Amino acid sequence: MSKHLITDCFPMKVMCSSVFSIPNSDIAKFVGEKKQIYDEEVEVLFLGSTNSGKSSLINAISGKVVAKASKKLSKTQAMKRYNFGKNPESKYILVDSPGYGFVRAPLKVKKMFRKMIFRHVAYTKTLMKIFILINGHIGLKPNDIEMLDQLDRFKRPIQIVLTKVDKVKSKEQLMQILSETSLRIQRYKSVTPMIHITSTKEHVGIKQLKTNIALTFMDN
Ligand SMILES: Nc1nc2c(ncn2[C@@H]2O[C@H](COP(=O)(O)OP(=O)(O)O)[C@@H](O)[C@H]2O)c(=O)[nH]1
Ligand SMILES: [Mg+2]
Repeated sequence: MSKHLITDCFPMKVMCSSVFSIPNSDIAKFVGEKKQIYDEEVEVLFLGSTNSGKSSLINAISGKVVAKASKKLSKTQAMKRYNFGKNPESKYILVDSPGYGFVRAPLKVKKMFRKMIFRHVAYTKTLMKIFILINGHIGLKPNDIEMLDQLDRFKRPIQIVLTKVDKVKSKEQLMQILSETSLRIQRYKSVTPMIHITSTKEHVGIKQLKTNIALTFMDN
């Protein structure tokens, strides 16, 4: 299982002037300068606020414990790569990321995580899709919207995954969260209208997500 950290691969000189808002001119610069780092490999990236279930979902997709899931905040402190599928030499990679809505972290740490994420999205030419994980029993929060505002400008395909749906109290509540989420993502060109629903606890939607990822890789 490959677990290389890739955060150090990017040139330090190109950074966001402010991590919370990237000027459009910088986006163009980023996209123009993006580099092919792993020629053969293709990847999908899992983003979401801390505790949204990124590591648990990667484990469920892999069928084994590869990513550290935790009740405590922010166990994942770097972009971490895991193979998709059983082949340890697989060129299909799942990337786990630090949470972006890490409320209790010092501002310095929050900024560092965001820079890491934006640089990764900007430079990884082989990034095929970004899955944004949202707590299914809560729905989109301001930090998710802020992140979507920023990411939409990178023009990478994005898909929303509502996680932990076993925590949703009723079908009606799930329908309400789904329709609110649908409405709010309409304005983003990069975000597909299709929303995934998952629960790693009750094994809901995992097969479908695996198929989605496999199709994403096959399409590219
Ligand atoms: N009930 C429930 N809890 C979950 C689910 N997925 C993850 N969790 C829990 O949510 C917490 C955060 O999960 P983790 O995968 O570490 O989130 P991350 O910080 O986004 O990587 C852990 O306590 C997990 O056990 C789920 O589908 N249902
Ligand atoms: Mg994690």
